[in-house]
Amino acid sequence: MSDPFIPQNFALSAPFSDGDPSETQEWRESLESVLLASGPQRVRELMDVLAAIARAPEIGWRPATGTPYVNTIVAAQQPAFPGDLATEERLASLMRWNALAMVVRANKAYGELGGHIASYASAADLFEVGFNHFFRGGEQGDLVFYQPHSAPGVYARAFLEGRLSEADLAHYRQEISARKQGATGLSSYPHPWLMPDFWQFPTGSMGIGPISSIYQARFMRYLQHRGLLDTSARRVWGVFGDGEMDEPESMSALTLAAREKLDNLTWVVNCNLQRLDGPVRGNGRIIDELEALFAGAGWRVIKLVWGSDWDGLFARDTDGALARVFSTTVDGQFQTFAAKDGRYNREHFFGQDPALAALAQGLTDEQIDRLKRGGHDLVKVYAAYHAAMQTTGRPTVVLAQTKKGYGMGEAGQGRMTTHQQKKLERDDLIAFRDRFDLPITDEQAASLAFYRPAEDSPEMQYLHARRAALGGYIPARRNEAPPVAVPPLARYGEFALRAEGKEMSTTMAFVRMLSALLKDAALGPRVVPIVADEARTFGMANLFKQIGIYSFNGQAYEPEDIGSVLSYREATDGQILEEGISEAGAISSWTSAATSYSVHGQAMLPFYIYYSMFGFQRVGDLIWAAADQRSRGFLLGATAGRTTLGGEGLQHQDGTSLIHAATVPNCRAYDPCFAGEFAVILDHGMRQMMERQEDVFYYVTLMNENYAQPSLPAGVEGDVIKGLYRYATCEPEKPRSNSKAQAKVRLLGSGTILREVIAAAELLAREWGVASEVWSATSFSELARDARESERFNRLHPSGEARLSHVQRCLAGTAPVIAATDYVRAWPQLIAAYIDAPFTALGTDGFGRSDTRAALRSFFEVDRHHVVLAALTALRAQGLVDAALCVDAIARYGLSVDDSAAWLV
Ligand SMILES: Cc1ncc(C[n+]2csc(CCOP(=O)(O)OP(=O)(O)O)c2C)c(N)n1
Repeated sequence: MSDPFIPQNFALSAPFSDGDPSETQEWRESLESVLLASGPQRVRELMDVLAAIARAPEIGWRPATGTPYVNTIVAAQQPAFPGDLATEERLASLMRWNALAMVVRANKAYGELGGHIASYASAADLFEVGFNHFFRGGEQGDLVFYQPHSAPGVYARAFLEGRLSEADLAHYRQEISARKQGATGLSSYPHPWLMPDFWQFPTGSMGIGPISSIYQARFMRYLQHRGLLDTSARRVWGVFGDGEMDEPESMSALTLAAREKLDNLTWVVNCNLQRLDGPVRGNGRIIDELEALFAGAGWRVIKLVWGSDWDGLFARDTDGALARVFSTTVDGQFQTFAAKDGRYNREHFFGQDPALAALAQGLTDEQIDRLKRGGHDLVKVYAAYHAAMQTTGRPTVVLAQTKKGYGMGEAGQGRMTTHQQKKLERDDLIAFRDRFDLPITDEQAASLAFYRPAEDSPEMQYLHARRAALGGYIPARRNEAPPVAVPPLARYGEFALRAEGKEMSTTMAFVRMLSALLKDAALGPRVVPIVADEARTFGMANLFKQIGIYSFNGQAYEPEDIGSVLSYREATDGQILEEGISEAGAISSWTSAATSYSVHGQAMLPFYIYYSMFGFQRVGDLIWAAADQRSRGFLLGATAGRTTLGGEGLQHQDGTSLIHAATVPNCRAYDPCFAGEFAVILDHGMRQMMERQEDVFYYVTLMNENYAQPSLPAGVEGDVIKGLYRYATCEPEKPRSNSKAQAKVRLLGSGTILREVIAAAELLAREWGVASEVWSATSFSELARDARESERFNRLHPSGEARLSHVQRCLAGTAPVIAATDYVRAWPQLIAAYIDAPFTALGTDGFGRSDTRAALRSFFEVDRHHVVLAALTALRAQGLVDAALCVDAIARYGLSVDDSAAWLV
């Protein structure tokens, strides 16, 4: 193959079996002659025909999933680099320096602060090409998901851009002390909660950035197709590590991105071949593995493996020696080559093959040392991104090979330990200065002085001009969108407020309210109902036809149930996001909608309804990220409660989600029993988020148990929101002889267990002569939040009038308090410390199991009989009833006194 038109990839790099080499040679020559005579398109056509024949089951041929270890965009196809290369290289060097100086400085001052140098060092060029040529700014600019531990580089750029000051940089990872100095503390990773004007997307927990970016790109299409917002010019970029691709979340939505043809999405995977502990695939090649994965999922894969200085080597490599050696070199070895100098590489890389050694003959050791991998070559990076931008009909991934700790020399490049390197000695700093030709003195280097060129320098002018051309500086986050009016509660919730004993479950009540809200002219279009293949479970099938299921390409089939009023209807402008069995996907969609006010300046109101067990427990970290991102919307934990779900058993019955929810600072969690309570919570939440634009979100449990719904007592709305209101009082006709007249308890219940509590109050009055108050505890976590705040205020204001929390006001006095819920005891115990009276919590600790609701409630000791016994026991401790009453109650209700350890689980 001597003709230069034959691509170097043509060399056979893998050892193929060959039963008849001379016949093979004839075929090869035929193909080469077609290529020379008619060009690549004709070769592709012929190959398609041959492949179709060879794939017949009788032959069983399968194409290899990989391509040779070379760049996808060959030199001849590269576009001209449109920038000023020398200036961009100088700027990249400055970013590298300031990022490094920031991390090393912080750790010199306080060794515990941590931070990373090596990741950004390897990713700097990938970022810089994006910032100088592709990442568009402005209100409808691109959405960039930044690799979290490359944040120092993003700060370094904002410093040069004049958006962060030297004092800010000096407070990297010191948000608290920065405030006292009037500086902006720079958060460790992208955290919108901590830097609300800067970061848009939290990516600090590996895997969350990748999946979120896919659903964000998809949500932009949803907004577009529903005619709500023109997002066609926006792109989503994600810059991630090759190690991060190991996370299940990173991989789980690849096929969705391809299926929905998300050509508004580009990922750049920085393949520095290392993760934290060592090589990502020491004995294999991560680029090959990812190529097969992404291509198999339907993405366009652009491999960016080698820099421009390899082009000449490839051109001279007429017998494919490079491809041959690459095909047998594993990543662990490539890492060693990265860590070693030019001489070592001459001997051990080029020395593997006489043809390769000959190739390297014209190069000095220094030149071999500086041979760039693709991700460090601005021209090649530009070519890859440019090709990604041209791609239509599918998402693109750029697999960019780099060196971890690039330029850190002996101190870090390619070292096993480089990920956590955060201290550098004087000599290393000066060597880094020399390596990148930085205009600073030895002393400035040693003292880690930040460097910003003069505003009128060519570099700074170039930097600003590039951003101006691209629409402004990024990252930048906005905090507000025009408010959306919420209809009056009576319009959609009257049936629940005045239920007058009608039977329904709170899930049914929710669906009815949702249906009505969807019809509201202002709010309706902003509602985003989300399900993960459970709409029928929650009685939402009627919405399929009413508002349609979003499908980017409509409905290409006649649904089986076409004649039915509940027919399954997919439509391009469908409103429901039906995410299939992917809670991670559904919550990512929810977050996209819940942050639309900020990301798109268009507030949306997502309602994601799911089996409550598969929320916080299953995708809690994604919810934590949504909280960081200041999401606004409703999460509805349906089929909630460990005993309410009856037959579903251990993995379905949720007794803990409210505890998880209580730990999320901006989550407002409620466990209402009655539809009227739910209506009030819904109304309050919508106003808080859509009208007042507060950065909170709601988690509300919904039950599938049908029961008579009372009308909401007048005037309790405020207390429903605070978490506790008095539902009823229950007086005995006459006290029993062995209970004192003043025997009185306060009974608290939440969710469906409130109904057991109400029944217990009646039993106490009728059968035991005990008076009670029944309180509906809609939220123990809201009560605790308020009580904590009062407690703190009183501690810090010892001389003023003490503040009373809502729970203290409601439950003053010494009458025992019994709280029973369908959740673990820790849920009601959130308020225990704030109550002076004796407090007993009944709950469903342990594993769930299958049985009837009644059997389960008895087993977990949260039914009416156990509430009665708990009340009598508390009164006995106060000397207000005799012990004999408790003995009687156990006998009368047939309560099990089995105290074996097995009971606990
Ligand atoms: C869920 C999660 N697990 C672990 C970590 C800790 N962690 C941070 S960076 C990192 C290695 C990342 O390697 P890679 O993605 O290859 O990026 P590189 O730094 O090599 O560019 C790990 C394990 C994390 N941030 N999130």
